[in-house]
Amino acid sequence: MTPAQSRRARAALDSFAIETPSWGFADTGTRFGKFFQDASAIDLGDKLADAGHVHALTGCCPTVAVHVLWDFKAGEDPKAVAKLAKQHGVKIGSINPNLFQDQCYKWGSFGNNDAAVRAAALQHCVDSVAIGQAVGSEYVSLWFADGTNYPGQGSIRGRKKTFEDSLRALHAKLGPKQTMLVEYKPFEPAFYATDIADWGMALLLAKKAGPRAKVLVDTGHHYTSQNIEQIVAWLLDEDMLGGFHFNDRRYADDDLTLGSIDPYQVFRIFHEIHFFAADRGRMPKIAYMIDQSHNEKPKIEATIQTVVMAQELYAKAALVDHEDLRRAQAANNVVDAELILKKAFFTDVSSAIAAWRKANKLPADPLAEHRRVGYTKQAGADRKRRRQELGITQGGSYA
Ligand SMILES: [Mn+2]
Repeated sequence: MTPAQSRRARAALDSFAIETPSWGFADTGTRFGKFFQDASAIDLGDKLADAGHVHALTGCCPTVAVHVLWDFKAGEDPKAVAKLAKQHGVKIGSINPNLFQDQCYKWGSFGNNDAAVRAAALQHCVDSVAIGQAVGSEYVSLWFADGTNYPGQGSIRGRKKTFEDSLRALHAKLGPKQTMLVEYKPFEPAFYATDIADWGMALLLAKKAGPRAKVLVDTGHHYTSQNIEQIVAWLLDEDMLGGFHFNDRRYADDDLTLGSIDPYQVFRIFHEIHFFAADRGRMPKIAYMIDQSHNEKPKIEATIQTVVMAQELYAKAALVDHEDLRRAQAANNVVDAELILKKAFFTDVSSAIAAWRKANKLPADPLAEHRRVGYTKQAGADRKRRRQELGITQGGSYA
């Protein structure tokens, strides 16, 4: 690695922040059940402590995404939560309404054919917007479990219309500093027609909702072999890419740690972002967030793994020689164009990352440092006892 490449990698890391999810520190399950870990977070205080610990080790995770129903108690002052986050050295990041857990959502939320349920869903989102404003959060992040399971079950166009109306009504409630992120997913829990099934649908709905609605790309929410970096490039070109949910997948929405299956795909996504920035002379504003379910890996270790992997691949992608790539593309030099990407991907960026960590007074190896300080042992002893006191012995639902 040349000194110039090292500078480029370090500069990329300077502006690369990753949001951790509160639910990534708690016991979450598969569709079939939930297995407890001694050290997993029980309440929001634990989650924020864990998130603060990850940020202290990595230096790039200053915000925490929260799930309104799982993290906020009814009647609780959101400012108290913001204060608690501050005590742990982090801030509240994206606000995630929950539109899939309550019984009223059996037939959907914004896609429900009952106007009263749609109104309840909208009110919950409006409340989430207010929480976001109270805690100084920039993003309201929307994922809908809405859909139908059998042909003929619902009016596809009717549901599209109620989604358009509800999202537009919600957009009108956003504060001047808030952005609304619309996530898509091809299937699960609905298996015939998910209402926002792909990026095109999310894009259309976001455009109709208003100028501060953007698309959120969850890397696991695509069909096998779908070209995610192409979607990213198109959304960038339309100024409609709002953010990411990082995870990896082998089959469906597996919520594995980032790059555990296909690091080259993550690199290619980051390359499209750096290439766009080089062409336009500005780095787009993108919310990089993690959305994973850590069933077998210890929660904090899994989170650190994803953060470190994202940093490494982001730094590698920053090394692509854009001048050479443009030349190769202009000359239809397919082999060289591909090799330019591969060369950056296979460059060892560890020395640049080590230098960046040293300059920011961070541990050289966040995972090793996490293990060394014995955080999990302490948290495990404390939380195991509290879990017993609370009588939490059986895990049923997802969260
Ligand atoms: Mn997601």
